[in-house]
Amino acid sequence: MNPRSRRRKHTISQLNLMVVGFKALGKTSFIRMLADTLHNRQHDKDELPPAVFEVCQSPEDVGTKELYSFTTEVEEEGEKISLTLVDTPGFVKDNELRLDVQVTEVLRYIEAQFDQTLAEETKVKRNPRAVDSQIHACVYFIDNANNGLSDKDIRILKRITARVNVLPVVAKADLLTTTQLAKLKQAITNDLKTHQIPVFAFTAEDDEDVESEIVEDIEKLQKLLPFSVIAPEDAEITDPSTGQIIRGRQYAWGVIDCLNSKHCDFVVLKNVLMNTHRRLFKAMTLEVFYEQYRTERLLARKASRMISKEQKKKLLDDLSEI
Ligand SMILES: Nc1nc2c(ncn2[C@@H]2O[C@H](COP(=O)(O)OP(=O)(O)O)[C@@H](O)[C@H]2O)c(=O)[nH]1
Ligand SMILES: [Mg+2]
Repeated sequence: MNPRSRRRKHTISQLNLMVVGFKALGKTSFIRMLADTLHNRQHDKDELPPAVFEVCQSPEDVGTKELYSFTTEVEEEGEKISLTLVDTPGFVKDNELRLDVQVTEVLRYIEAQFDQTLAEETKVKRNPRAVDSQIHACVYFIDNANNGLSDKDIRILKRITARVNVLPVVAKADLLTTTQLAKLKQAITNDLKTHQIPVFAFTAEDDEDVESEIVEDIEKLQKLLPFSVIAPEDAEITDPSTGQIIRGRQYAWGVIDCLNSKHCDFVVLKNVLMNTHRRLFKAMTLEVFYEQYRTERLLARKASRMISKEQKKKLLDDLSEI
């Protein structure tokens, strides 16, 4: 056994993922599919938080009512991972003010995790077992009914990309034809570029944290972006060609297999999150997003101290004039 695999066996790595987007795009369904596929079985209702089973059933339905998270231990390529999945309430479309508040709530949650690291860092005696609760990646769901990013998507993405690695995905890709999906992916890519939105970029340069064989796959990944996802329906679906039960969706004209990479990019996305880019997401969260937040907080503290000094001086000056 080489030293690396020995180290891997004994350490548990923490990974925290979040889903964000407008309501009824399949975020909660995605969380459930991820948990189910990682454990290779369908979870019963008493194994996961009840909210994971409360999917949005109609446009009037609120679906996920409040942000919740749960942690589950998984093993990927011989490595134990303590995975925390964070589900968020869907954004509303028809109330700009409420939408801004909802985005702020998501950002507050992400920043609260940074605050925990900050508090731990300033302790004289640090807890060696402190859990890393920072959000390492955020999957952002894009409505496939739009012709690219909506103005609201752009506003939301500009705010959240300042705090977290964001992976935009096309939601409910089963509702598009191959041509429509390709067009939408291109339109989203163009919009991201035009509006200079710094979503997570798959580049071959940072090969320090990405294993070498993966670098070759980067181009393939780039061509797929933004990934498309399809979540299964609750009903038991049988693949007509194999007779096996699959995670899928049944249509009059055929069956979709959510784990078939010809049908959608879920398996690729899962592999990126759980394996190939996991370490890079974590490193970037700590070195880029946390560092940025920490600097802002320290500057803000300094500024408030300076203001109070100035205010104090002004008060004394005013007093001496009386
Ligand atoms: N056609 C289709 N429907 C989906 C997909 N994922 C979820 N749904 C359905 O869309 C509705 C909303 O899903 P939900 O996961 O609650 O969305 P959320 O509000 O974003 O969490 C539910 O009725 C799901 O069954 C998908 O990939 N394709
Ligand atoms: Mg939901």
